[in-house]
Amino acid sequence: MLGTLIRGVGGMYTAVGDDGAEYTLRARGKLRHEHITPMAGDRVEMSPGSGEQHGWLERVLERSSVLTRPPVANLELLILTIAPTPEPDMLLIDRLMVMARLAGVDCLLCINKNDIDPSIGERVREEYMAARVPIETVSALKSDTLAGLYGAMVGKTCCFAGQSGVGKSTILSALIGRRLKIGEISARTERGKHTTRHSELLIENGLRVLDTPGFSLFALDGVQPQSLQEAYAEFEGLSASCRFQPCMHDREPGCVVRETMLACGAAARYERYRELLAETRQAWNDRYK
Ligand SMILES: Nc1nc2c(ncn2[C@@H]2O[C@H](COP(=O)(O)OP(=O)(O)O)[C@@H](O)[C@H]2O)c(=O)[nH]1
Ligand SMILES: [Mg+2]
Ligand SMILES: [Zn+2]
Repeated sequence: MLGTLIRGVGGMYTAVGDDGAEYTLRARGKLRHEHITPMAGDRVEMSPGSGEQHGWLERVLERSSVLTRPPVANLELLILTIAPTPEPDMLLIDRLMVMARLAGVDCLLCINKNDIDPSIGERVREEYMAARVPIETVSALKSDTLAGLYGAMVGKTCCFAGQSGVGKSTILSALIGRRLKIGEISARTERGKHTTRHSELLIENGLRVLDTPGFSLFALDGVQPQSLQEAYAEFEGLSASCRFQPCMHDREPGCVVRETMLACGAAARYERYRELLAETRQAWNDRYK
């Protein structure tokens, strides 16, 4: 039977079979020998156990995407969430966007707490206009504002990411019509601190959402400096016009990417690109140290 892994803790996996039932599984030894670690979100082939006995996870099917910290498979849409409070950390958002796009995962920018201050939406819209990222403005406390977001999530395996306190758990609870442990998660930072909590795939109310402890800040380790620009959709039509080829869009004279970004209200996003570029260069140079 085929199924989807919803969680794995201490070598025991839980899968929802394509028959809709939940199964407890152990991984066959050959997976370990092949260095395959099953992850939440994985599509798997399994042999259900009978009665109280656990079944076997036989095989992990090919993944459409993999993120490693924390490990999640087949994510299709990363919902980058910001709010008027806490003050948006847009470098974190861009970092997560780069991580997602280089892994082949689409992004959506979700601006929450619209009931408090609707003005941040405008600034963000201008900055991300050419970045080809859909933007949804919502208030987790007003369910009628969530229809657009819900529509964007249906049929895709999604995950919320962003600073602690922006309302990820509250939105998710509102969307799936079940109260999640709000607060339990918000006490934690998104900074990859040690945590015992595991990722889990929630399949509810027509949605598939990966609930994770938050993605690590070191997500850009191993990104080649030249590859960073591939995560910026707005550079695509412009790079070919830069004076230098290839151009890193850093400080090169005649850089059309820089000129355009500065001219179209995206200067801050461009400066954050340069910050991430410096960071990937540093990490790349240090990679064998
Ligand atoms: N005013 C307002 N408060 C919200 C909204 N969404 C979440 N909150 C509050 O923000 C705080 C943090 O929410 P939580 O879901 O735990 O954030 P998380 O850390 O991103 O999961 C809680 O006190 C929520 O009640 C919203 O749309 N409007
Ligand atoms: Mg939370
Ligand atoms: Zn350039």
